Amino acid sequence: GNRRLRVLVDMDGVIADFEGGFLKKYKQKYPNEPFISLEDRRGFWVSTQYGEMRSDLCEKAISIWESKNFFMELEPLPGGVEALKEMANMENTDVFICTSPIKHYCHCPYEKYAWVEKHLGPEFLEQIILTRDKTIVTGDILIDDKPDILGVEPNPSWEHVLFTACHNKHQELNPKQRRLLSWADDWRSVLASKRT
Ligand code: UMP
Repeated sequence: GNRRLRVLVDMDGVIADFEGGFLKKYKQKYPNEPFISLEDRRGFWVSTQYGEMRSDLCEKAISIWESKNFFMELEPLPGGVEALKEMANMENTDVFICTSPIKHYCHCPYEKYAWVEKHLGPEFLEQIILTRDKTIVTGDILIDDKPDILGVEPNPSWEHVLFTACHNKHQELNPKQRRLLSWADDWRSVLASKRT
């Protein structure tokens, strides 16, 4: 049988700092508009929370990640690049980056590939899965900061391990759901637990 462990790792909010990059560029573009500090972020959708603050701020928020160089210029989150490289070098382990591009497709897919090449190296370009539906991708673990990962497959093969982010840290989990608090947390044990 296939004894290899397949790990799926999300990009935005897990290895790339989407929230930090968004807030920095939003403040630069709209210095006179209100903003939501990372401490006050609630809910996965940035655009929803900005729209609740004032309806026109929804589209102003969206304009930030639809801009050229937004995804390219995201900073790596602490320890993420190192963790992925270490994982990829573990025996019997396959690592894939599983990320959903935005539907405004002129910059985002290209820039996600460029980001991976820059920070993880050209060999990691083989490991990218761009999909708007992660439930149809098979794997043992999906490390992702989005609390609800839904799609056409009602019973995905992976266990979703919730990666803690500013928007989900107050959220209550299902009793059986696990978290990774950061890349300083014990991700090696999470992987080991799926090998037995
Ligand atoms: N995204 C939005 N709206 C938001 C927040 C994020 O469209 O309010 C985008 C950014 C990412 C995608 O491209 O959604 C989330 O992808 P995953 O992290 O689920 O892969």
